[in-house]
Amino acid sequence: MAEHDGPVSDEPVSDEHGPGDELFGVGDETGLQVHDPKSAAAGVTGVRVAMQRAVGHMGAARATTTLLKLNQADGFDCMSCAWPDPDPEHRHTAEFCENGAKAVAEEGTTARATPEFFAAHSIADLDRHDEHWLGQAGRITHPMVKRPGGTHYEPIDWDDAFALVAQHLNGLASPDEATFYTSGRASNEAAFTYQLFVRAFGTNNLPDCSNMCHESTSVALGESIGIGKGSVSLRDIYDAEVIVIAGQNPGTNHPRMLSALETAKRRGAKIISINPLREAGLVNFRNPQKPRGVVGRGTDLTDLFLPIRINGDLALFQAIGSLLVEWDAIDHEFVATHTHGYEEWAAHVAAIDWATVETATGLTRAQITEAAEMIRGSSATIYCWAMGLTQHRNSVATIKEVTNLALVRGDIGKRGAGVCPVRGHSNVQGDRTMGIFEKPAPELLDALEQEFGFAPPREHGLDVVEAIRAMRDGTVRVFMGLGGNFLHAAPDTTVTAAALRRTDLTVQVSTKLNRSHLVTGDTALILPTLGRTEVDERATGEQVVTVEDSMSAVHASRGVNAPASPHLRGETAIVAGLAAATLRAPDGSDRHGIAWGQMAEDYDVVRGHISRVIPGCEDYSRRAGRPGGFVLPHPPRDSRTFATASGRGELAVSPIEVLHVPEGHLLLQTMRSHDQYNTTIYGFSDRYRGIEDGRRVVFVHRDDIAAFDLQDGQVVDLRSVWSDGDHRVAPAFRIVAYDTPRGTAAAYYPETNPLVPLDSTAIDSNTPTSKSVVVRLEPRPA
Ligand SMILES: Nc1nc2c(c(=O)[nH]1)N[C@H]1C(S)=C(S)[C@@H](COP(=O)(O)OP(=O)(O)OC[C@H]3O[C@@H](n4cnc5c(=O)[nH]c(N)nc54)[C@H](O)[C@@H]3O)O[C@H]1N2
Ligand SMILES: Nc1nc2c(c(=O)[nH]1)N[C@H]1C(S)=C(S)[C@@H](COP(=O)(O)OP(=O)(O)OC[C@H]3O[C@@H](n4cnc5c(=O)[nH]c(N)nc54)[C@H](O)[C@@H]3O)O[C@H]1N2
Ligand SMILES: [Mo]
Repeated sequence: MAEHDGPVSDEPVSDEHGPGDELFGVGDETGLQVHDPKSAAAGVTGVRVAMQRAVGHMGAARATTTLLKLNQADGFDCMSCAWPDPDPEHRHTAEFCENGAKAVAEEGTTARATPEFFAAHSIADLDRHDEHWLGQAGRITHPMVKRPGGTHYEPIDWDDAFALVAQHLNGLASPDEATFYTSGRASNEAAFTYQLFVRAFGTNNLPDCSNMCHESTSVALGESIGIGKGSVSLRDIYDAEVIVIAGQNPGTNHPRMLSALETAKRRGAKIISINPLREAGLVNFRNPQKPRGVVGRGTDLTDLFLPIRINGDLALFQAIGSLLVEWDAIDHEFVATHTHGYEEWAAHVAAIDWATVETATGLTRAQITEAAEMIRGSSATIYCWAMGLTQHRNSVATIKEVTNLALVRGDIGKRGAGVCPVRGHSNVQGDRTMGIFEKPAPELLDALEQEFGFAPPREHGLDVVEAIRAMRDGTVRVFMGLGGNFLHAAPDTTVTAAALRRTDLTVQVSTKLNRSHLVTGDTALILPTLGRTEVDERATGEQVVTVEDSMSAVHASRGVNAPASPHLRGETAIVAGLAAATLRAPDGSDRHGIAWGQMAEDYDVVRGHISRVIPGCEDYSRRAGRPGGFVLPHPPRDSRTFATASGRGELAVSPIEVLHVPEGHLLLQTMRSHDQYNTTIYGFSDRYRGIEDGRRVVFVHRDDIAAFDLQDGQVVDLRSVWSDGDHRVAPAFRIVAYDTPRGTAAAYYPETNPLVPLDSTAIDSNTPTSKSVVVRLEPRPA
């Protein structure tokens, strides 16, 4: 891949179109409206939209009973984001946000995609519709199969479906010819059972959504502080003096974080927001739970806004470090006792070139100095970040630089301070804790061997990008997805589609229809699952599952609604069923003597295994089951101990390389609207950014529009350029003049995923660079 790894070149490239000008459900957007962006988030509009969506999908009675159990100690965990819940005694009666309510409505909908629906719509017909339409078809009610050469999905029963998967898997030349993806909604019980199945089958091919999400965080924190997780609790947020929020849009993606920020502000905290866009949720929050949020003017959140150029964060954090060194605003005692590499780091940042910093960040030295002064004046700083930092070529270095600041200020393992990566999917962190990882630690494999008596494979498996390459190249023949929408979440949509189509079998465990059911292997299965809102009844009674939030707190989740269809099964039971069918020896016993049947009927059996295999999970059932659950150990947070090479916090030295964007091009970030959950499109209202009734928009600075001789409102194609050419196109985006730094642009994911080159990934984490895509805007014939 070496020839594809370089930056883009200035050389003219052919204007040949690439393989397949497929559209992947490009809808017809005639009604698009553009308004001025908002400068405050939530308020009563948020409540109104939440209730309208919930009632619209579920009806008034079901909407009310369901929402009142959301995030309650005796209810279910919100499947929207991974932001933690307050202590049980501090929760509101309605402990949820607008987008949480939309997520619940989407799952709790009364619409159904039945066998009759699939009989009426061929796969080709379904593929003509966009993701929103597919989602509105409702919950999938039966296991469905597409046979080789088939044009439609048809029903299949569970045992036949399991047998079909088993037959394919056992027919492979090697277990490494199959790959097993996980999205981040699976419960800890499902995730543990899944990784056990995959390793008992014989491979570590366990790519997951983290590979495209916070992998850069996990790698950077793992190397810097010895654990790939954040070091703060909700309590710390309330106690912080300064909170830095970089590359995150909490008003849309973690709305309950705004309540925590409001509390922090009212206790005197200052907030620094670092974002190319002035996101409404970072400016002002109208808390619908408080009178001042409903009738007052809300709470101003951001004290200092740094409108950074895309991908300028490494330079910014290094420049702040340079000033702290210059001012000797360093916690020398912490540095001496708990860190390694200070002299090298201090010498490196002291020599920083301010002209380079200003080019990379688009900020002035005065703006950066103001931020550094706020950090110098704070004895407890928290650094929060999300996809704006993780999805770039230099993301791992950037996150290490953030961590450097926390280390030299002694802000790790201190009340009100720490590093706070804000995770995406509600249980993505738990899935990793349970062993969903293509590069498992040897200790995990040893523990599995000890508990189950088989020898797990030791070679590392494939991550998302490697799995796509392997399917493309024909070396992986079976794809399975435990949730998610691999086709539309992954980069380079055309390449990923061809890769999936080359396989013999694709298996999707899903709640609702999405593009990944339409771009398949020769044989395709949809295994419909219960969602988190639903009661999961097994032979031993109603089952409970457990999840872990972004701050390492583990707790139980109990479904409350009747299943969307009597044919659905919980994910743990589905995985255990697949495992039993696949690993059955000729005499009917399990190949390794694992009691899959017991695990499927009683999730407590799974929790028993978890307590013996996963560190920190001793006595798991009891501790996770009590109200509020328990918090997993985190050595830097708990005792300032660091499981790194040196046994101390590592200060990393990273050179700054300014991303080169050729003349006439822009650096595009691909992001979420306020009305979607990743590839699930709830609706077409990106209210805070002023976009209604459409999604095919590209936000560009007014002066860049003029410089390119284009017009606000004009429709253009987006063409990305990479060292292998400029054949990647996403057609028909309307230009919207917007306050984003010169030279940058923004548009929504997943419509823009065809533009992200498969080989353009972050150094060390291999995460697709979804936030730095070099594009040009090409006028279309009117
Ligand atoms: N309602 C809802 N909630 C969600 C999701 C959803 O789709 N909908 N998705 C979930 C998931 S899986 C995740 S990972 C999270 C995602 O949560 P976010 O990371 O907030 O999601 P994005 O929309 O990708 O937003 C990235 C933010 O980073 C900014 N940004 C882009 N490039 C840069 C940069 O170079 N530097 C800086 N400093 N900022 C930059 C963008 O302007 C934007 O504000 O949300 C989770 N929660
Ligand atoms: N260009 C670009 N690409 C990106 C990103 C970006 O910012 N820009 N973000 C990346 C990130 S951060 C992430 S996390 C990935 C997301 O990637 P994924 O996690 O693969 O995608 P989702 O859209 O969250 O998956 C939605 C599907 O999950 C299924 N589902 C919903 N609930 C359940 C459930 O309870 N159980 C099961 N089994 N299935 C369920 C439904 O069928 C639904 O259609 O996308 C990545 N891709
Ligand atoms: Mo994510």
